[in-house]
Amino acid sequence: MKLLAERALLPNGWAERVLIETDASGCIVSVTPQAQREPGMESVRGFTVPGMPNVHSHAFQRAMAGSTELRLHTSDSFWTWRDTMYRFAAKIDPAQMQAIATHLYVEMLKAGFTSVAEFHYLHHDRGGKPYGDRAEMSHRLIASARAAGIAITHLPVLYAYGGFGSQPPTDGQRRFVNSADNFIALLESLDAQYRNSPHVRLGAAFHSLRAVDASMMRNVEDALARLDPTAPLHIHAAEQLNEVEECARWTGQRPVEWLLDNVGIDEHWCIVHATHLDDREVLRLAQSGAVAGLCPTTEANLGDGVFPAPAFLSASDRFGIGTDSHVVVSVFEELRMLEYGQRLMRHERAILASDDEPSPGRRIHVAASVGGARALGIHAGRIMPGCRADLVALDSDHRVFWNTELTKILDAWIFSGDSTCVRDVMVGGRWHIRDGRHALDADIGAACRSALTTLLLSL
Ligand code: NGQ
Ligand code: ZN
Repeated sequence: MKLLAERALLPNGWAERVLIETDASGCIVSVTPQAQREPGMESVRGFTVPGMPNVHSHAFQRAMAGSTELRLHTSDSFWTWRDTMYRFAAKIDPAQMQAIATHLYVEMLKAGFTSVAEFHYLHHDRGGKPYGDRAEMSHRLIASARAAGIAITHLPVLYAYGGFGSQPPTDGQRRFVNSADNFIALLESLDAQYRNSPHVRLGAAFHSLRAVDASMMRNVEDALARLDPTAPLHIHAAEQLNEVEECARWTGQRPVEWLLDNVGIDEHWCIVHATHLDDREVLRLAQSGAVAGLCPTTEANLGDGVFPAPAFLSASDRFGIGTDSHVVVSVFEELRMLEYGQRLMRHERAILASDDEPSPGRRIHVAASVGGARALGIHAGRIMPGCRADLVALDSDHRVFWNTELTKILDAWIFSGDSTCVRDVMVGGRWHIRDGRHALDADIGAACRSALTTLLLSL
């Protein structure tokens, strides 16, 4: 296919009349700025930017977004939210999971996300027993991504303990729990089934240092490397101060420090949140090659804290953004929150810009697309040969872009735009959003709505 983009953001900057050629698999094979229009080329209006990978999703939590904000305790916190989330998670069945995830993944596409890392731990049935097919819930999530058209990096999560010190799981955690052996069997069956599926990638995750131990981590890493030595590995770490303190009590080290010393954290890893880091951890994490998986709106919503982005970014560009609990599903809101968190703390502006890149919006959009693709283990995130044609066309007729210079387009979207700025979205050479609409719009609302109605009762 031959696309002729009016304007496109290439690795070395904005270019006009960009011919983007893709092959049958949806991969970009050539990119030519200043091309002449020829018959057979499809015009792409507006500002074309790389599609954004979403590095962290718990799809089912979308269904409780907005319903967990009431004050119910003398001190509401991440941990009281988690109790509510467990009660909610206890009720979801596979059909409801699929209805919620399909709707969510369409919303992600509309927001400008073209791929998603689904951090999936709701493995078992409502009684805590494995489904007849242990991968039942995984199949539902992958089917949802396929129906929506978003690329997925599926990350089954090993969750073995209820808390630090190999505590037994609580009732609320029973659906999540696997032994390392059963978990490895799950990975093997998913690998066999999806190995050759386009736009489906398999990796693995450890829920957190609260939920696994070092020997399990090694066994799973070895098993995954046997299936695919390039597969991504993710883990939640250092999101809450309480977790940092507990980790220090049990191991004598802070979570990220422990990971750096005891696990071979390298470029295959994505450390999700990494909110609470001391100066040495910031530097060591940046040097490890791992991606920091930042989820700024969820981190704000749950009262986690603020990631030390300036220090990290001065040593590494490797971060991605995720919508995590999906309190909002938006590329621009994650990036805006990332910059605003710093402004509010430091009383300065344009903090995440750099000496080479004076636009904070462009700097963090570019870094998050490239870093996100790395975290998902996919070739994407840039408009260049070898990358998948995951593209987002912003609406140049939108009010925020009127008279805006090209160098400021991403700032205009991120700091002043809204969800209607995204007009067309392509994954792997296929358009899934056209003029802000998806082919399934009329079909997916009812199932998701009825799932929500049931699930939110007595939350
Ligand atoms: C999760 N969410 O797994 O959904 C977690 C909460 C936990 C975030 N950390 C559960 N944002 O960390 O134990
Ligand atoms: Zn999470």
